[in-house]
Amino acid sequence: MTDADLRESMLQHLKYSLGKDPGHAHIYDWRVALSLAVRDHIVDPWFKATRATYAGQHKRVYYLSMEFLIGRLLEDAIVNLGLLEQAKSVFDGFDVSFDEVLENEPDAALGNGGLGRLAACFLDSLSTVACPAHGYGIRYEHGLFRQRFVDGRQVEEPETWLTGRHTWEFERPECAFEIGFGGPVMESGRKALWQPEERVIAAAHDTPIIGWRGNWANTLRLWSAQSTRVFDLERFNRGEYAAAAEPEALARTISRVLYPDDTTEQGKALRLKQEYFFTAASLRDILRRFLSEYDDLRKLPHKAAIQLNDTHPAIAGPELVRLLHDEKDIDFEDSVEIARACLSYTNHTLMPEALERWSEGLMGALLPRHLQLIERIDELHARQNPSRKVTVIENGSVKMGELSFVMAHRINGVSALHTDLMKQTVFAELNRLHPERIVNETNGVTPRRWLLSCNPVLSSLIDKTIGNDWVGHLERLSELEPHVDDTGFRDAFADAKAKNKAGLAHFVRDTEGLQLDPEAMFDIQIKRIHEYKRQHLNILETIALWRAIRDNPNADWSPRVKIFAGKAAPGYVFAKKIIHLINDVARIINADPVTSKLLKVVYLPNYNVTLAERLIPAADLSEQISTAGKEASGTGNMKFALNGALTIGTLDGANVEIRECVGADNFFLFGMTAPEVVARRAVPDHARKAIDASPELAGAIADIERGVFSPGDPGRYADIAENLRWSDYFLVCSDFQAYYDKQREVDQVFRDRDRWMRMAALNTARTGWFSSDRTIRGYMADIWSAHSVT
Ligand code: 26Q
Repeated sequence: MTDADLRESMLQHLKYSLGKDPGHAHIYDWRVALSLAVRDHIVDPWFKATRATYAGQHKRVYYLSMEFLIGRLLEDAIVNLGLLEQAKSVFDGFDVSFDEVLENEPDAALGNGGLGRLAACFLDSLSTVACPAHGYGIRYEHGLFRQRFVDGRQVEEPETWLTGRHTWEFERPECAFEIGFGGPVMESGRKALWQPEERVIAAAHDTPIIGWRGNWANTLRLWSAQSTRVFDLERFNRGEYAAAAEPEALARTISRVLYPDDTTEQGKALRLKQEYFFTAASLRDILRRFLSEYDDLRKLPHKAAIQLNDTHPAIAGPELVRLLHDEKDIDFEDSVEIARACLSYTNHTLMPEALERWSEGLMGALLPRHLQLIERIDELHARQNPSRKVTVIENGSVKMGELSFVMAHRINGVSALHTDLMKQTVFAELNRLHPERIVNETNGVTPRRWLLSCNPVLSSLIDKTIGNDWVGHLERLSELEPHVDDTGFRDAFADAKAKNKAGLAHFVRDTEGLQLDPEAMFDIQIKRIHEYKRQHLNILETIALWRAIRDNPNADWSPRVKIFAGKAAPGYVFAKKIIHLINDVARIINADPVTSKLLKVVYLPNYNVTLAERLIPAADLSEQISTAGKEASGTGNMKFALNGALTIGTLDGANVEIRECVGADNFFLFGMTAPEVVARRAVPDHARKAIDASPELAGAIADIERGVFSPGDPGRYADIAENLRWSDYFLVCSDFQAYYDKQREVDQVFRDRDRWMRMAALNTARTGWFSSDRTIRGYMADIWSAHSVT
C-alpha cells in the first residue's frame, strides 16, 4: 500500500463516512477517517483467518476475561500492518500533526491493571502466532475511572471512552443471546427446568485484532447488556416517562461500568451478574459455533479450549455442565468430564482476601440451578477422591478458586515462584489429588506495543544493529549482546535513553509545570496502589534520602527524580492515604531550595496504558519492591527491563526470572525472600525492632508524625505511622534498611555512566524471553493443545 492509496482511502472516509470536507475537518475527524482506512486493511486478513480456521477445522482458543486493558489501538494497528511511514507522510502532506491524531484516540481502559493488560497482550500474541482465538469480555460503557488530585487527594471521575465513534468495532445485531437470572428450578421427571424470572440480552460487538505483519487477525467479542423490552409504551402514554424507560435502564446497568477494585469487593450482586452475563453469553456462542460445524458435543474438547482469566468467569464450569446436561441431555458425569477437558484456569493471586467467594444465599437467588450443580460437582469430586476433604462450598459460601480448580484440566500460575507457592499454599490439597494439573506459564508482554511503538528511538537502534526480525522473535535481542562491548553502541544506547528522558521532561513541564533535570536518574514506580506493592517503602526512602542530603548538601549525591503513578481502588482508604502522603512529600521536597537540584518527586495523575508507554522508555530505574511472595508475577517489571531500565527489586514474582536472565550483576536485589518473610512475621515486635535499628527509618517516620509534610495538620498520617510501628503486615520496616542501602549502591553505579549503560543494554539484550509470544506458545503446548495455522 502506497502513501497515495492510504491518503485516498482516508479522504474517502472523511467524505463518505464522516460527511466532512477536509477544509473543515477537526483532529477528531482525521483520526476517525484514518482509523476507518486502517481498519479496512484489517478486514481481509481477518476474513482469511476465519476461513482458514473453518476450512482446516482447527481447534479454537477462547479467552474469557472480565478485563481487557487495551489502551489505544490506532498506532498498534498501523505498526502491525507496516503502515507507519505511509501514515506519517500522508499527514506531512496535510497541515495536520500525526502525533496529535494518534493522541486524539481515547484509551480503552476496560481493565484495572496487570490482569487486564495481560489479556490485551495475549490478544496481540494470539494473532501474531496465528492461533485461532476469540477474546470474550464485557463492553463496559465506562472503563476504569479517571483520577485527579485535589489538594493531593485522589478524586475519581467517570471515564467516557465511548462518547465519540468507536471506530474499531463492528456491531453484530444478529448475534444476541438471552441471559436469565433468578426464578425457580422446577422438576419435570428426572429433569431440572430452570425458569429465570429476569432476562437481559447480551449483544455482540466485534473488534478485529491484527497480529504482527498483518498475517492473521482474531476477534475480540465484547457483550453489551440490553433490555428484552424496548420501553413501556403504555406507561409512556400515561406520562410516566422515567418509569417507562426503567426496564431498559435496569438491564443496561450490567454492562455500565467496570468494577474499579483489583482485589475483590466481596458479595456485590451486580458483579456476580456481570460475571454470569458475559460467561453465559460466551459459552452459548461457543456452542453455537461448534454445532454449526459438528454434531457430537462429546467432541467439544477437541475443538474448543476455554481459558478462564482468574476466577471471574468461573461460573463457566457449572454453566457448561448445565448446557450439556440440562439442555442437551448428556449424562451428568460425562458433562463434567467434557467441561473439564475444555476448561483451564489461570490464577493471579494467592492473597486470601483476594480469592473470590460468593454466599450461597446470593448465588441461590441469582443462579439457583448453578448452585445445585455446584453441590453435585462437590459430591462427585468427594466420591471420586474419598481420601481427602476439599470442598467447593464451605461455611455457606462458594469458593470460586476451588470451583475453577475442580472444573479445569489445567491450572496455571503466572511466574515460577507464584506457581510453586500455589502448590504449597492455596491449592496444596488439590495439588496432592491432581498433581498433573498445575503448570507454570510465566507472563510476557507484547514487544510490538512495549518496545517497537513506545520506544521508536531504541527500536531503530536495534534495527540498525541486528535487523528487524526481533519484533516477531524477541529472543533474537540476544544478538545485541556482542555489541554491548562496543563503545559506539553503548553511546547510541545512552543517546536513545537521553532522548526519551528529554521527551518525558517536556511532558512533565507541560502538564505539571515542573522542571526536571534530564541528567538526573529517573526512578519510576508505576502500578496500582497496594500495601503489598509498598509505594510507602519507596516514599519513606525518599524522605530518608532528603534528610540525608539536607544534613550534608555538599556530598557527592546522584541527582534523582522519583516518579510515581497509579490509581487506588475508591474504597481502599489506606491506599488513598499513601497517594496523599506522596503528593504532600512532593510539595515539601520540591520546594526545598537546599535539595531541589538533587531530588524531585512527581506523582503523575491518571495512570493508564498511554502514560505507561511514555514513562517506561524514559526510565533509568524500575521499582519492583513488593513483599516477597505477594506479587504473582508483575509485567511492568518486564517492560522496564526490555526498555533498558535497571531494576531495584525483591525476589518476588517474575523478578526472580528477570534476574536470572539479566544476571545478578545487572539487577539490584534487596530484601527478604518469601520464606524469610513468613519467618519474620512470627518475630514479636518485628517493626519496632527494625525501626530501632535504623536511624534513617526512625527519622523518616518521625518527620511524618511531626507533620513535616502536612503542616498545620500533624495527625494527617497518624494511621500510616501507626500501622508501620505496630502491625506492618507487609514488612516495610523490616526491609527498609536493605532497600536504603541498595539505593545508595544504585547511586554509586549511576555515577559511572558507562557502566550503567552497559548494564542497561544487557537488560535489553537478555529479556527477549519475556515476550508474550513465548507465553502464548507455552499455553498452546501445555494447556490448550492448539496449533498455529500456517
Ligand atoms: C474481583 C471480584 C470483584 C471485584 C474485583 C475483582 C478483581 C478485579 C481485578 C480482582 C482482581 C483483579 C486483578 C488482579 C490483577 O491484576 N492481578 C495481577 O495479574 C498480573 C497478571 O498476571 C500479575 O502480573 C500481577 O502480579 C497480579 O497482581
